[in-house]
Amino acid sequence: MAKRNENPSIDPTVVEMLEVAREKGIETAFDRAEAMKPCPIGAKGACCHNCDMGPCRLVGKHDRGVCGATKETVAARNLARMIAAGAAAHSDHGRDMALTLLAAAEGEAPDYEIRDEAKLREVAEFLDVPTKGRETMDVAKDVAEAALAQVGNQKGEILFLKRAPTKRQEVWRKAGVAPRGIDREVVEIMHRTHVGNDQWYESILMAGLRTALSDGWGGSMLATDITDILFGSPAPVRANANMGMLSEDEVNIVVHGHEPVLSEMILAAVNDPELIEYAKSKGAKGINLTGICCTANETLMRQGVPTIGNFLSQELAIITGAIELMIVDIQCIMQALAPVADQFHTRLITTSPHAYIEGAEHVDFEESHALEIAKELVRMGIDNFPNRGRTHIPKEISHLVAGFSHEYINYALGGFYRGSFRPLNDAVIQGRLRGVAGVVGCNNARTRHDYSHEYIMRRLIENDVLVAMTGCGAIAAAKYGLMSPEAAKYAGPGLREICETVGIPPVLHVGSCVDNARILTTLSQMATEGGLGEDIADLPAVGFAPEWMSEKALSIASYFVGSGLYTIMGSESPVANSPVVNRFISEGWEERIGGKLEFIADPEEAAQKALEHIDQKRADLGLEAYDPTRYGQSGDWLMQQFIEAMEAGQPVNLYSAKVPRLA
Ligand code: BF8
Repeated sequence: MAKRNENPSIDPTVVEMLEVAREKGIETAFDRAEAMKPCPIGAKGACCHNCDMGPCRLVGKHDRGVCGATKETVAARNLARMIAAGAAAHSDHGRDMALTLLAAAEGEAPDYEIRDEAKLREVAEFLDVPTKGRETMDVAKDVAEAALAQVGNQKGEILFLKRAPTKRQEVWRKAGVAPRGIDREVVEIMHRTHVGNDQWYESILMAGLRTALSDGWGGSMLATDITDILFGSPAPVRANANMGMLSEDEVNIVVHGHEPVLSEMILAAVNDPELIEYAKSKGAKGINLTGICCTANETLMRQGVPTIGNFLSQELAIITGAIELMIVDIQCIMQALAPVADQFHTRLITTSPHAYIEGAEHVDFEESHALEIAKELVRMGIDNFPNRGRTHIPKEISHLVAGFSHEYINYALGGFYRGSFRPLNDAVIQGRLRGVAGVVGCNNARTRHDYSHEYIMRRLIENDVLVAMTGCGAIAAAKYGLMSPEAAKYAGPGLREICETVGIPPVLHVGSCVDNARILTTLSQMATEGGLGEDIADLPAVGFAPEWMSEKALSIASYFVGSGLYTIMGSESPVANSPVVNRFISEGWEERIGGKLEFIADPEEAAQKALEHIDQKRADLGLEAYDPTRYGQSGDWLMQQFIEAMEAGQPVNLYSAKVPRLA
């Protein structure tokens, strides 16, 4: 087995479980990443394998493929295809959610209901579905059909574009990147990048942006909206995170993947008194449901189901020996789970027709009798409990508050009576907040697990930047305590005051990866609220994907850019083989669309560039320069200094404490 990286993770449970894996001789993604370096040709976008005359390696003296394709064309094609794959994944998820809503509305999925009728009616308006005087299920049926029509729309523009600020819509139309339909854009990228087709890197990359926008303002936004309609729009909920949430004496069932359609039913099933009794009859104290990756985020932010980890924790969770059943649906499920599960009593169950794993058991999930299937799965887990051998469950647990939908942010800042983004905008205008950031994306076994996420989050909040997080980054924030209101103590003075006043953490959990659409909605509302320009591109805001690895993350980053954001991804550039393309996705995109994409592996450099960008946007808006000593005199700031000094064992003199502006 390969030498284990000495610094694989900042998560002590991951380090602990890697040690257990080493003792047991079990290989994990950490080992494979160590043993197999990434292909240096593919890593920088220098390999073209779009036809059988290749693969062509455009390195060294070879600056053209057999067909004559240049480094620029090859790098642009590769990037566009990755964006299209990511957009396809999110958008197929959105389509599935629409099909579930349709089945529920037509009475073919009786276990599902409409939990957020207000949201249904709001979404109906955006989709031009009449609501007045109509029955809920009639509206739901039309909304589902309108959503499906958006996925397959052929001409014109997708309807959700009108949720963006008017100025942004104009930018899109002028640049020719207003997406027509989601399937159409993805298919067109595959066509455009076929051998002998589009050969100009600029047009390929602009089409890539349009495809990404069809994800952000289309597929992902539909997925988020319909999930809220079916399962409720999130509102703050207390929850716990990390591997310590596995139970020593209960049946452990883990849901993993992305779609909440099955996991919501599993949640209902584990609370069934009959099944709880059944678990007890097998010697367990009860049933413990937890999650991994974005299925976890979905159930965490709505019902407070604990998350036991993010992408790189999935194999390690099984190695605890404590999991009776791991139920997976779609996306980000490692093939390595099957051979790892084989070495324990864990039953690995695939459930989606889109995602089978050789060596796993497959149970077809059918919405028509969803709860019945969910109960059957839970029973399988319970039946497996007596087969459990020795376990090794790490102790770490952290606490968080999740569930910050854009609707809730609106309410939290203004209240039901005057819910609005005005207080948030005012805080930015006054400089109490320096700016806002969306930090998203995966773990990557090529980098130290969670390190860049945590580093960038801390640098941002200590500089008074309010952070919204999704995906595996959000799970990282939860594990390191940055999503609890108590984390306000790590924030700069202005952000800290806001957190204390409103009772929110400085890092907000806004959901799963499709929920990055919530970040787009929030930024749109800030841009239209007034005082911060007229467009998302005017805002002192940045996007990050510090540890990205999936093609979905590239689609997200590109639609952030397409929406006007400076977005930084934490790796070497996948188009580095063409400095021209590398420059185009930064300067070229910025000139045409107002946002830019850069790849910066060093988190400190990334944080610095983000802060510089935020300050520049503040200056462009004519706002006062950010001054960290201006706020922070309210509340218990003085007492906090006192307590921190005491805790650090420093001599305490309350009267000589440095108090900005009071000193
Ligand atoms: O969709 S952050 S590793 S789990 S791709 Fe996957 Fe990346 Fe995690 Fe969620 Ni998003």
